[in-house]
Amino acid sequence: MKYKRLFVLLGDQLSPRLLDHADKESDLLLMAEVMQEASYVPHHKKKIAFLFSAMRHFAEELQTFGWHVHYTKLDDDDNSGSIVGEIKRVANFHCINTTACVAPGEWRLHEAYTELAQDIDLEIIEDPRFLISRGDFADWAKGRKLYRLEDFYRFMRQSTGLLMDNNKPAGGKWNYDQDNRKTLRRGTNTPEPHRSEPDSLTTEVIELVKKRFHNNLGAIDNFWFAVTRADAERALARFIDNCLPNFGDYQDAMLTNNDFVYHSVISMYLNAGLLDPLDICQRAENAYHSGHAPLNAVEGFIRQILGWREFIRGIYWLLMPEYRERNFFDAHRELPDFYWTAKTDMHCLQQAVSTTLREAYAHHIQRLMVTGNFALLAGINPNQVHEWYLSVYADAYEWVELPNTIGMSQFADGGIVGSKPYAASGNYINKMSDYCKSCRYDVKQKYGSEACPFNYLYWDFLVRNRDKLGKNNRLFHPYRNWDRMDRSKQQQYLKSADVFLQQLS
Ligand code: FAD
Ligand code: DLZ
Ligand code: SF4
Repeated sequence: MKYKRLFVLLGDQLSPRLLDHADKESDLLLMAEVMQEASYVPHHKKKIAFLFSAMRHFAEELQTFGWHVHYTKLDDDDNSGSIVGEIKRVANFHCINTTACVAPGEWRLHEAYTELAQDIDLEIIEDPRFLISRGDFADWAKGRKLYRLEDFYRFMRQSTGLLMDNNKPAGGKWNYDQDNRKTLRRGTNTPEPHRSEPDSLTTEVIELVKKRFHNNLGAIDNFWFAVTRADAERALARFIDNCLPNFGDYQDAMLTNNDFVYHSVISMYLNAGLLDPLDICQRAENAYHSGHAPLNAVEGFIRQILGWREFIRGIYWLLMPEYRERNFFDAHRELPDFYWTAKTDMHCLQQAVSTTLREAYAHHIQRLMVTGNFALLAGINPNQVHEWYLSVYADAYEWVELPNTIGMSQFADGGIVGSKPYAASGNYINKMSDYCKSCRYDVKQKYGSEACPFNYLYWDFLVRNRDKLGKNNRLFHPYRNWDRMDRSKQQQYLKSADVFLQQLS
């Protein structure tokens, strides 16, 4: 068969709507498992298994619907090892002169495609799966001194009409975050996310991952992610039925041996294209209108997808590639080994990292206020922190991971994504979790060998970076408290931090 065009779909482009401009009769779709994508960071085993299995299921689905698909498996003898290599090889084999690709989610591939377009006839189509295009985000950003989520979010609520009553926000307020800070009692049972049984395709992929990626981090046993659109829909429905009503209240809560609390656990499906952001938001909105879920929960949930997710992507494409190199605090400490092993006496970190290793998942507050907060306070090199987050989570692609890490979590962008660093002492973790009850360290002690390290690291961080943060209005109170502190107490804080950080190195 003579094809007119090669149409490339990447591993996170598993959405039929991307084929709206493709031709079933004359296009050959290309999907390829390639080593370069599977190893540009040491991905978690479950992340690779999820994507390969979802890719294989999607390819089968497309073939069932009559599409012509060339699917390269990782172990195919003639696999060239890279996306660009596969485009050239397959186009050459089928004598195809024209190629189309959907714009990739990472700068790395954006550059590779741009370079390839010098050699071959390559059309790069905008990815339609976002609620604002890159160009419209750039227009929104134009002329603004500060890019603030709240402004962007209101703009998005207005432009999509989500949770709007006659041009006014539903319930009269844009944001119900103040209501979303409840804590959970120890041992509270929360609903489990939907778990899928691996079928033969998934089992085959798990064996491949065990064989080819045995040195990568993370567990592969007990693989339960959805790998098809239908199953991802089930996961979403289960979240809306069982968890959404409590999502708002307990959005910031953490509990020992509770990996998911009331979170949706859908980010990997959404980012790979198995779910659609507008559809998710509309279904959450319906749950509010039908009385199934309260406004603080639905608004909080929609804000994450309509607000944060789109904002983060906009920032990525607006500021790359220089954004990746940002290191506002000039932080250079090595990432501690326990990020890869979970072997640490700090119970909060042990919990967040062990969930990560087991599930290729951790919820937002674990990422932000435990692993992220520690790296920030300890002055870890933001690039190493970025590589870690990009490797370990099943939902991680640079467009979404990088601004969350460099910007929101490490404040390495100097205040583009957030107005102040998410730095907190043990007190915050103690308030929002039950972790401290089972910790070898004492959260009530401020310094010394028994004290919670977050307590003295917090002050050490503020003092160390005073030249950069001292004028930040939002940090006025902490700096004033420090200045009012007894000098000997100040010395104790700094000394404890020094001893701890030396051991860490
Ligand atoms: P829920 O808490 O149920 O939230 C619902 C959805 O909102 C998520 O599925 C996600 O699509 C979206 N969302 C929520 N917060 C954010 C956010 N800050 N940015 C973008 N989308 C958001 N999210 C990723 O999808 N990929 C990443 O690689 C990633 N890296 C992160 C790194 C750091 C340091 C931090 C602090 C956050 C990161 N996040 C990332 C955002 C957030 O932590 C995850 O989206 C969320 O934990 C996924 O779990 P969930 O599906 O249960 O989310
Ligand atoms: C993450 C990933 C992995 C592990 N493997 C592949 C692959 O073999 N083939 C592929 O097309 N995509 C893969 N991906 C997803 C890509 O890395 C992702 O599409 C880019 O990073 C752009 O977001
Ligand atoms: Fe974490 Fe400190 Fe609490 Fe231990 S005491 S769990 S280190 S916050």
